[in-house]
Amino acid sequence: SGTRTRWFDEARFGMFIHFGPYAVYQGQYGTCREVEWIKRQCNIPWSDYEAKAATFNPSSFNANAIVQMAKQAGQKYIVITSKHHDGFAMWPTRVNRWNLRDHSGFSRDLLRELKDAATANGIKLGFYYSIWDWHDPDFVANFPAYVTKMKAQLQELVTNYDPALLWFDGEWAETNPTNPWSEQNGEDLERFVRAISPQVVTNNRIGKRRLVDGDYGTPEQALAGSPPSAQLQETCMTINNTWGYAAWDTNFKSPTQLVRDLAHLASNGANLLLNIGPMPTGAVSAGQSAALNGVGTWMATNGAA
Ligand code: JFZ
Repeated sequence: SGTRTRWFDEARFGMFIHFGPYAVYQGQYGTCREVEWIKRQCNIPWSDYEAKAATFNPSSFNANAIVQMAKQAGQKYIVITSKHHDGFAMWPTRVNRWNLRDHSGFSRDLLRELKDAATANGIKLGFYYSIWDWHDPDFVANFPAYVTKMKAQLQELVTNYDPALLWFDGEWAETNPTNPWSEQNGEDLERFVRAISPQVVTNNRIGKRRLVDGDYGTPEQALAGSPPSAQLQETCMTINNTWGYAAWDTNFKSPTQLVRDLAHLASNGANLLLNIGPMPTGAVSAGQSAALNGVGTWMATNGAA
């Protein structure tokens, strides 16, 4: 691995943040329980989802508190959802109005705030970006037109926020008639983002998860086995059972378990990207902050950070 990935290879531990308008449902629509997939899995009409998103008001989002929480736990980087499968942009994109500023009227730019707080604290910031997009009809009707808009959004993100990392997802999306994302799409997108920022690290879901796609592999919720892969690796994991916020999900892993997972991954040369899903207000739940706090306490006591 070259100089681009050096910080990533040394980081070992990062914070994933799943945050979007789905948080407003708090994991439930009628009797249907789902979280960041709630629109699709619970068959919510777009009219309902859009009306709910318009009420999204994360006024208690505190970038500095989140960065301190990460730092305290020993995390070296943060990856936040800039756009999940619902297509909702968490920054004021000029590409469409399906974004936090134009749709909900919340005037703060949370990605900017997080970038500034992270930079001030020596923490790297990356963005999750879903290739799959349920909201834009062109994803199914005119995929090349969709890709043009996706590139325009990524140009905004990379140019305006200078992320250290891009975490792609949804390259596996099923649509009509087949998954449209090809190896060529991935190679083209990788060239595109690297032309803007040669330093940006990307996961292999930018393409089709071949060894040549992006900078590192992403075995989800799994503990990387030994021997270590030929590729850099990062496993992402939830603290409880869900990525986005669900009021009913209180099945938190213990700090002991989390430290054990982190140590196991580190011993195989893999990173752990441990997720939090803030509440619709933007505040982090007591259960998740306690788990991170416990990890940090263990690190401080045992000198592993
Ligand atoms: C995706 C998303 O659908 C999910 O909502 C969450 O954001 C997660 C981090 O990523 O889900 C996946 C992606 C890849 C696999 C499984 C679920 N996988 O490779 O097995």
